[in-house]
Amino acid sequence: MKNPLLLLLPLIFILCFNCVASASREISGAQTVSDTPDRILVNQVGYHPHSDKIALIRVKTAKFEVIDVNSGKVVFTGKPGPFKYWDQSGDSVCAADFSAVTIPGKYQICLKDNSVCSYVFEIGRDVYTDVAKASLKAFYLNRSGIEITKEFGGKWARPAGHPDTEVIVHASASSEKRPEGTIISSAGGWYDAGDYNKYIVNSGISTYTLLLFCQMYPEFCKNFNGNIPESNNAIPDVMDELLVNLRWMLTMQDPDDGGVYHKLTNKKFCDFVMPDKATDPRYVVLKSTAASLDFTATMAMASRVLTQSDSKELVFLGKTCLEAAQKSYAWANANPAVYFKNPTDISTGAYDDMELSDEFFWAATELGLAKNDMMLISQKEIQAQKTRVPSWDYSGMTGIISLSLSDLPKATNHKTEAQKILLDYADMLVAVSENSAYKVSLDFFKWGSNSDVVNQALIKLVAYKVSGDEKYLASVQGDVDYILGRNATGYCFVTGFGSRQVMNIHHRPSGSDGITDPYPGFLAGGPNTVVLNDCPEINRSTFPAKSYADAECSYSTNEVAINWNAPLFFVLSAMDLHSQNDKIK
Ligand code: 9MR
Repeated sequence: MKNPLLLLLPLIFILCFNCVASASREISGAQTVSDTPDRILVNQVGYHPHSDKIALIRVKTAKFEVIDVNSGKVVFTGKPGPFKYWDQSGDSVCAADFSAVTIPGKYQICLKDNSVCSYVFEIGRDVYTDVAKASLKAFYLNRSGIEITKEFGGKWARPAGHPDTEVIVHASASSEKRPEGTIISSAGGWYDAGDYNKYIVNSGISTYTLLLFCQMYPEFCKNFNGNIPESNNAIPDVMDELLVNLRWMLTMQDPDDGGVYHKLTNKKFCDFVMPDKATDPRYVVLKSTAASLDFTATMAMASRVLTQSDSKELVFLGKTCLEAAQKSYAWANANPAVYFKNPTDISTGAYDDMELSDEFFWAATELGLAKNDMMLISQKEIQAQKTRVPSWDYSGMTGIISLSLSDLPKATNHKTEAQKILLDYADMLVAVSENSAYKVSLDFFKWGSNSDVVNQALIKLVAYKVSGDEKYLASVQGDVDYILGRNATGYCFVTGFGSRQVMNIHHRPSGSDGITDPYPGFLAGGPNTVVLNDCPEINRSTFPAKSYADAECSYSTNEVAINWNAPLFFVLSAMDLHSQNDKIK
C-alpha cells in the first residue's frame, strides 16, 4: 500500500483549494519563494522556445515577472490581461503572456516581490520528448499476457498475467460451432484501463488513433525509439506497439461467421491485485454490431497503413486485416441492431452505444478507402455526421478525418466535403479556445474530459495538416498547457510528470505493486461531474472543471484508459516533432 498520508492529500487539496498557503520553501536552483504556485498556473513540463507561452494568474496584480531560476535574474516583466470568469471552474483568471522569452532554461513566474511564484518550468526544444515517450510506454506497461521486464519496465517490472489462452465462450456469445463453454484462445493486447478487461469498441478507436499517427507522421515514426522489447526490429516502435493490440483484435472475430465479440472479460471487476494474482475465469461476451463495425473500420485502416510498409510480413498482415474487415462488415449488415447490454451475470464495462449510424459510416468509409470503392458512402452521409470529437461511442469524426486525408483520386469529392466539415469544426474549436478564460476548447466535462482535450487537439492537428494554417497549432498549445498543469485543478495530468503530480490513479497495477509512484506516462481521466460519489469520503467540487480527486477510489476522474493515452501520445509527439521541424507538415 502507498503511504497512507497520500490518501489524505486529495482531501486536503479540495479543502484548501482556494485558501492562501504561505509557508516558505526552497526550490532547488531558485530563490526562496512562498508556496503559492496554485495562484499562477503554468504548463509544468514546459514550452518550446518559439511557442506561445501563456500562464494564468488568479490574484490581482499590476505586473508579473519571469525569473531565470539559475541566475535569479528577472528576464521579462509583463502586464497581465483582464480577469475573465469561467463558469466551468467558478473562478476568474487573467492571462500572462511571456512568449517573448525564448532562451532555453528553467524559469518561474513571480508576483509581488516573489511572494507568489509558479512552479518551475522549462523552455527548451525537446521539452515534450520524455513525456511523449512515456505516453507510448504506458501501452507497453499495460500489455496483457506478458512479463514486464526490468529492462523495459524499470521499477514497474512485473510477472505476466492473463495469458487468455483458455477463454470461455459466454452463453450470450454461443453459436452453433462455438457453443457456450467452448474454450478459445485470445491472447495478447492491452488491458483497457485500470481494469484488466479487453474491449473491442475501445480498442478500435485507440488502435485507429495510433495508426493515424503512423499515417500522418511516417518519418517521425521511423526515428522514434520507444524503448520497447521490439525496438531492435525493422518496424517502427509505434507500429510494433499497436500491432500488439491489432493482433489480439483479430482473435476476437468468430472465424465461422465473421461477427466480433464485444469484450473479453471477468464476470466482475476484480480487486486491486497484480495481474498474475487476478486469476478469475475469462469470457468472450456477445457478438455485437458496434464491436463488428469498429473492428471493420480499424482493420480496414490497418490494411491501408500496413500495405504501405516495406515489411513483407506487415503487407501480408494488412491483407489479412482487409479480409477480416470484409467479413465483420458483412456480419454487421446482416445483424444491424445487436446492441450491447451486459448479460445479468456480467458487470464489467459495457461500452454500450444505442446509436450506430456513425459506426456504420465509419466502417463503410474505411472499407471504401481500403478497397478503392467510394460507392459505399454518399455525400449525404458525410454531411450527416455530427461535429464532435472522436470517442468510443462516436465514430463519425474518425471517418471524416480519414476522408480528409485521403489521396485516392476516386475520393476527391468525398475529401472536399469532409475537409470542409473538419475545418469548420476546427475553426469553431479555435474560436472557443481564443475566447475561453482557461484558453481551451473544452466547455463540457464528460467522463474522461482530459481525453476530449487531447482529441480536440488532434482535430486541430489534422486541420493544420490539411490547411497549413498556424492558428491551429497555437490552439493545440493551449490544450497541451491545460493537460500539463494550466488547468483549474493545478495538476499535471500525466503521471510521473510536472510539479503537482497525480499520484493515486485508479489503476490496479499502480495500486497494488507496493511502489509509491504510479505507472508513468498515463493520462488521468480528469474532472467531471458525471459521478460525484465514487469516493464516499471526498466531496468534490460541483464546478465541473474542478471536480477532480487524485484518489484511487475516484474511478470517474482518476482512472486511465488506452483511448485516452492514444490521443495524448499523438498530440505530444506531434508537438515534439513541431519543435524539431518548426512545422508539422
Ligand atoms: O470511458 C468510459 C466512459 O465514457 C463511460 O461513461 C464509463 C461508464 O460506462 O465507462 C468508461 O470506460 C471504462 C470502461 O467501461 C471499463 N474500463 C475503464 C474505462 C475507463 O473508465
